[in-house]
Amino acid sequence: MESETKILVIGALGQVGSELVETLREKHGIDNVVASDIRKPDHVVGPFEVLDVMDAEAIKQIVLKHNIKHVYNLAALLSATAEKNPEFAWKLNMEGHFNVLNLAKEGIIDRIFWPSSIAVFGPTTPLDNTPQDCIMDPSTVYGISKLAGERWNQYYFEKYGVDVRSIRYPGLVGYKSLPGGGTTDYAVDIFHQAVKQGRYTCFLNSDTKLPMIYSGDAIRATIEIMEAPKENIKVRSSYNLAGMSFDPAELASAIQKQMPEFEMAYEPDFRQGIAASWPNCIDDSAARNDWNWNPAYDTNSLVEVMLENLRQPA
Ligand code: AKB
Repeated sequence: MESETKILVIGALGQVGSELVETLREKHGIDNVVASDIRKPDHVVGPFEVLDVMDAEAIKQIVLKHNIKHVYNLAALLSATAEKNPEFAWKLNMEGHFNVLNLAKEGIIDRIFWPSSIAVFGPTTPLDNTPQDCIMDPSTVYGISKLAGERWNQYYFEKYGVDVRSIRYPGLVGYKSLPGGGTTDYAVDIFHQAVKQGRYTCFLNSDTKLPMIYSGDAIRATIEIMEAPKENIKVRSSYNLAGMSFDPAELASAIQKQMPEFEMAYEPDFRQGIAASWPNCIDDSAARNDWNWNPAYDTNSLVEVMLENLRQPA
């Protein structure tokens, strides 16, 4: 019988990582998915390694120890946090990426997932129905690191045949984990505050429309692109991915349909400038055509699943 491919998730305690590890383990078995992060969780379930993604030798040792073949490298500083520490953000986001790409170049691992983001776009990008290929002039250190990473993906694929696969994540909204320092975080915080206090003060303007996705859809996309036949992956930099698009006022009124007493106020901060440079909505037809991407959640079903789960925690 063929043995299961061993998987390593780097950055396993973050917003995407925690849900991804859970889903991969349901699919492939606990022992086939090694979780790793820079810190140890209070409660460890399944194989776990403390790992600094900037330590190339440590990654290699863990990969060899567990006979890992697929790596999901999610360790990064997100847009808002990265602006507070640009040099460190650049170092972490780029060095970590190279360390994993080089393991594939050496033939030690054979597939990589690396997340890019809508942050690769910028003020002169067409902001409506943003095409897969268009002007990209990111204005944040996070966006610059993601765009550079995308070019390295293409380079490593063309020069060394590295099988790296990537998605440009929109803002992720889910109830299973908390966001970690992004510009789209308001779309998660709003639900926690709605349930706790019945009101929320948003750090973006009411009409700042951004592409968003339900976290369950994002995790499914991540696993689907990794499991697609190699020849279907025609974009090696990173794929546009869409779920839904809304602005804070639209999200507030979708919440008010279920919680009429919910109140929203606006106090925009530095994150407004970042959000204003990002697309309103994204054209993800390449992902739909190449590996059959299809989101399941829209704004109304997102609001339903978020309120249902946050009102009655498991
Ligand atoms: C952020 O807001 O920085 C992230 C992203 C869109 O990549 N959620």
